[in-house]
Amino acid sequence: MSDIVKVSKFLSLVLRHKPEEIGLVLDENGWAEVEELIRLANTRGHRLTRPLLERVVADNDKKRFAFSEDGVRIRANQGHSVEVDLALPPSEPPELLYHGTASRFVDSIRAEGLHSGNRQHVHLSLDVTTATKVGQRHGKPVILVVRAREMSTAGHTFFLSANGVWLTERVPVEFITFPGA
Ligand code: HQG
Repeated sequence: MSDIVKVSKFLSLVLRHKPEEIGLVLDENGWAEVEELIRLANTRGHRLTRPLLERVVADNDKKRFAFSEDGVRIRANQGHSVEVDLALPPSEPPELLYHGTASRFVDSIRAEGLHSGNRQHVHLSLDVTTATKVGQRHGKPVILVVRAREMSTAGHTFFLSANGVWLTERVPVEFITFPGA
């Protein structure tokens, strides 16, 4: 595994899920102090430097992380299970968005709609290719079509993360088109 991928996985852990693992404290908007992150990571055997962080923020395939404008803080753009307020403005979604899942989840989704599970939001993709990759992480991919504009008109709020992932709290089943439907 490359250094970049290792650091990216480590950042996903501490900036999205378990900051306490290294004694890090995120502020209410999910930001960590870069200096503190580097210091805490290094005391626990994770080699981390400012240049390495800069490479990960710039190169990461999905732009998972961002620096604050002044470069003093860093956070994950989406994907959190810890409770943070990304303070994203609500955005009007396109007509359709896509959710990639695994075939074994489909019966349950038909019964309950999409819920956010451990994360703070349901994640929706702008295109089928991205949704397919997301679904493949869990098993045999199945693409669900979400009638996002209709949902928004019905009062559901959508947010667009800094790296282009659409987020919403839940998707009731009446807004989902299942394959073969
Ligand atoms: C499923 C990655 C049963 C849901 C991706 C998904 C994404 C249900 C799984 C981001 C269900 C949760 C998030 C229900 C939802 N019954 N299963 N009612 N409702 N599910 O990993 O969307 O690479 O928490 O379909 O690119 O797969 O980490 O969510 O299969 O943006 O940056 O429960 O993670 O980003 O799985 O992925 P996850 P996800 P990163």
